[in-house]
Amino acid sequence: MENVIWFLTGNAGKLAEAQQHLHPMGYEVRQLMAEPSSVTEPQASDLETVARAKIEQARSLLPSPTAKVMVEDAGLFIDALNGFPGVYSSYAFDTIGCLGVLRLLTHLTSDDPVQAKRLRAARFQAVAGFWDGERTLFGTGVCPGSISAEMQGEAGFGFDPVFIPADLDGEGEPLSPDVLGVESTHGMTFGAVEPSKKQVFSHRRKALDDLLRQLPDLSEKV
Ligand code: ITT
Repeated sequence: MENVIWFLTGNAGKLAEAQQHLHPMGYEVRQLMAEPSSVTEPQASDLETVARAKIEQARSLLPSPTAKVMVEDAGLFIDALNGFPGVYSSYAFDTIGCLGVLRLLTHLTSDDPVQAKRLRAARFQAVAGFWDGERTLFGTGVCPGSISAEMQGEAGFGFDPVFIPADLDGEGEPLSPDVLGVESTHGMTFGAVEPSKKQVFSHRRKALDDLLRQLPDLSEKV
């Protein structure tokens, strides 16, 4: 396969999702591994700055000068916590984890499920960066939703067991919590649905599609 993309990531879940989405479009996504000590993530206030820094590091690790490389930076932004953990999601996951996030929100409950979703509103955001040999392109994706009351499911990775995506309409646009969408996990978290179902809502899938739309030879495939 000639369309090989090297993906600099140490996260097996992110790699698997990128492979699942891009393989049917004719791309082979290979993991580009680096010594953990050689990859540094700047403590920046936005995901694109982190993705840009990762791309610069990835370019220095490429197996050939013409190889194509991709990076991706994502985070969970919780409204009631003013966007925390956001760009610090990796650190938050390694330290307090899903249970810690649930504990931070224990005071935000309601017997009304719609109100509970409003109180516990959150979103995943992703920025994918791609070096095509000449320039760096960025794609972005957002997945709004809410934090569940308890951990649910063992699929996926990271904060998937506590994140319920918002329903989508027929155009794939997110809906408010009081409306049942054409696409819905019916209150289940990403951790409790099939990987193919997560892709329908996923911030990562959206960021990759946004990226692909900017590559002329692939735009008709998105
Ligand atoms: P890299 O090597 O690619 O940087 P990472 O695990 O450090 O992998 P990020 O900094 O992009 O990844 O992500 C920050 C954290 O956000 C990550 O550790 C996960 O816990 C969480 N996260 C990101 N995307 C997620 C998703 O789709 N589902 C659940 N959690 C996710």
